[in-house]
Amino acid sequence: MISKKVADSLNKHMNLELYSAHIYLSMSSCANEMGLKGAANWFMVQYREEMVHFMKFYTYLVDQGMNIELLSSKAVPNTYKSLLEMMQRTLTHEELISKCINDLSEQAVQAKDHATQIFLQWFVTEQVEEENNDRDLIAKLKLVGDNGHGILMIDADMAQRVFVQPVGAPLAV
Ligand code: OFO
Repeated sequence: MISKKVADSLNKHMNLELYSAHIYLSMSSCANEMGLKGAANWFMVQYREEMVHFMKFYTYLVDQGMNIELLSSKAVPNTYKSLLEMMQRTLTHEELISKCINDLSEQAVQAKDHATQIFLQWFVTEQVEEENNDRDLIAKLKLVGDNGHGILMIDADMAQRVFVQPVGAPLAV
């Protein structure tokens, strides 16, 4: 049995995951406009991952007998100066998400809600991986600077990213 207070916090965060998906979908279109098809693919995969995160929260709340509330999503930025700026914004956003997940975990501990603590563990691990991937790309982009050839090599790398549906996760798209 989940408390209304914990359920409300999870519902709020579920909406933030949807907002994350919108940010990356917008970045995908922006990268495509810059001629960076690999980066566009990378952000599209990120969008799909965020939709899985959203659906994980949705399914967990519904399985707990809750009626979810979709809050209207605010507009997301759609202009960026460079791929480096997009990745820096991505890292900043993911650090915010990590903090929110940690706060939710703390709330679940305080409420002695073991089911929610276990549910959130997957996200705790996922955030470490997401931040690490973002830092790697930022480091590479800083190394190449404005060198077009270097950026295209990173773009070619980003084209290799493939969406993998996590085992047992609800289908999002
Ligand atoms: Fe990017 O991990 Fe969800 O939001």
